[in-house]
Amino acid sequence: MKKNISIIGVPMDLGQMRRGVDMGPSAIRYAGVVERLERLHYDIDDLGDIEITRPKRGAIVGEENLKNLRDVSEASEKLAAKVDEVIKNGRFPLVLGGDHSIALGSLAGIAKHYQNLGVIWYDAHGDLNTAETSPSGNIHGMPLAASLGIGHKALTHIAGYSPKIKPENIVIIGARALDDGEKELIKEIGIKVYTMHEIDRLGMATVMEETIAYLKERTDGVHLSLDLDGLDPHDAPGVGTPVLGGISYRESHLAMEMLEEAKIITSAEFVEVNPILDDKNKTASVAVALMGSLFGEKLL
Ligand code: 6HN
Ligand code: MN
Ligand code: MN
Ligand code: MN
Repeated sequence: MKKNISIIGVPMDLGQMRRGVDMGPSAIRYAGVVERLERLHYDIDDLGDIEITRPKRGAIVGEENLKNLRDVSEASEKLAAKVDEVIKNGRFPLVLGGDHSIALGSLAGIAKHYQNLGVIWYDAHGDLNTAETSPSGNIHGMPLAASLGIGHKALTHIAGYSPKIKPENIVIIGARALDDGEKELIKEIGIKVYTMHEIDRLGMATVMEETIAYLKERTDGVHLSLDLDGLDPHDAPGVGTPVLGGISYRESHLAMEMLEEAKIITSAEFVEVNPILDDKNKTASVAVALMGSLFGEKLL
């Protein structure tokens, strides 16, 4: 029996400064996520969207270099509670963003159910900043650090505990825009990273074989956090922080297909889809197509 999936939308755009990513969940639904997964014989329960408290125009309530801290933190608490409930009900949480700050809530709700949660961070960025290292003050550049227990307490202690994950249980795939502080942190605490350099040299098949073997050996569940900007902007133009030279559409399908074959993924989120910046909902459609492969769609 296939596992049932609960979809949670998170219309969050406060983790960065470009409006529109709050419409990501709608765009992904419009691109047919429910129908696509139902065709694969899952029982799909779309739980709708988490309510995001939107500050009054101009009223940014943050702290030094932590924009919208209070609102991001509150939304994360709500998401964590919802994800926790989905897992308690024995269902697979599929979270639709929203900017990448939502990973704070996803991981807070998921990690308490595992001794050694693994994380695949599929992204052009490391999202390993803190207020001290961030060039922007945007919290969507910080969720991986915060989930490791590094950063402001309002981000590290979502759901009342910290850390959520261990550095040796993380694999970053697709990195090509790491800030200096992030590079230092990666070396200091030892996170496994496949930058575009390794993807070019080894090929995606080897990268995924190694990733799967590495995580299988040490984790009891794996969360896939897929930032659409991990893909090349030609394939996924509707993102707020595009970086040239990314992972191709086909390589991404291969990655999802290999994860499906390995049966290691226990929760997933697809983030940073911004329909305002998109080309006729292409990026949301790419997200849905990748979910198809992740959940077992076959070409033949
Ligand atoms: N994302 N490293 C940059 C920053 O502002 O911290 C970009 C972060 C992008 C975050 O794409 O999820
Ligand atoms: Mn908005
Ligand atoms: Mn990201
Ligand atoms: Mn990114």
